[in-house]
Amino acid sequence: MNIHIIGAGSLGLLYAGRLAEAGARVTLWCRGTDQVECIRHKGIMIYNASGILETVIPPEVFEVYPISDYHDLSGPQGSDYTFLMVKQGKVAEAAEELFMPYQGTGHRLVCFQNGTGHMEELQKLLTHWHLYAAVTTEGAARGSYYDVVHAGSGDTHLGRFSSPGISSLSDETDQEQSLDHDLIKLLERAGFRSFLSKTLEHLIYRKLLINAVINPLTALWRIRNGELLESGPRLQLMKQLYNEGTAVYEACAIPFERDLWKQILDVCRATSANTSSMLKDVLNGSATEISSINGSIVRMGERAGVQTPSHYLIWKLVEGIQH
Ligand code: KPL
Repeated sequence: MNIHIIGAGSLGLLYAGRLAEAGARVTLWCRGTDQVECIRHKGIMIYNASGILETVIPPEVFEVYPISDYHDLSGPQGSDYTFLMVKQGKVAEAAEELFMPYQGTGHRLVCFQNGTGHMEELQKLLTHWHLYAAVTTEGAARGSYYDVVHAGSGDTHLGRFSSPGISSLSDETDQEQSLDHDLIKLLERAGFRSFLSKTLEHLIYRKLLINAVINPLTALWRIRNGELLESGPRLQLMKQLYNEGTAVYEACAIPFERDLWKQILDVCRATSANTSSMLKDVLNGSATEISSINGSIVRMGERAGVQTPSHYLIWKLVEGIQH
């Protein structure tokens, strides 16, 4: 199976390395030529959570190019699936610059972003692409251009996106469905617990609230996920964000599991040594996803007439520290 991966951040490197190791034909597209040169020279190195080098994927077993050379996907090197592994804020740019010239051939794009709103935006731009949303809790942290720590194993759920609902596999042909099943088998062989899902809406909003409670607080206090559990005042603020979020979900008729609060604490425990993606962005001086996470909850609240003062404050506080 041919997999193209756009973005060589932590998840991009991890998936490229593991999928190439599992026998897929992987093409990795990186933003900078420096990174391309480094990866062509060194391959991809994957470390485990204890910092031990687990595997080196030699550069001979996959392709790597700068994104500026991105080309038509329909040749023999074409992709069965393209994984979009850039930040939410870069999704529209990627769609306009990379994918819009290749409308009409039924390419499959799997989008791994946090937050909400980007799938609808993509659907407007890429009218002839098959869009998939992916929700993953794999934990990864990039070291240099070519090494990545697989900090924690998670679950990856993916499914076809077709608004006004979120996903529906029912309108797919048998052939498409069987290709989707092959993708899941490939991901499993690569070591990622993966599922085809028809209830992605539920998973997207579950992840949204998990990220809205954990990410901004770790970014503001510059602490690891597990440290959130170490003090009463931290837990109190988390709970406040959680309560405002669930009030919005109730008002918008978004289903959520009644033990979601416990699940959030479990995520903090399971990823206790991890630096959240938002803290990483703040430390790297990159733009964060705060507007599409807490901002998204505020906007939903406004539409439903539910006040979300804590999410608003946190959103603006994070905006104030990002570059
Ligand atoms: O998804 C995450 C993120 O950092 O974006 C969590 C689940 C909080 C793990 O760090």
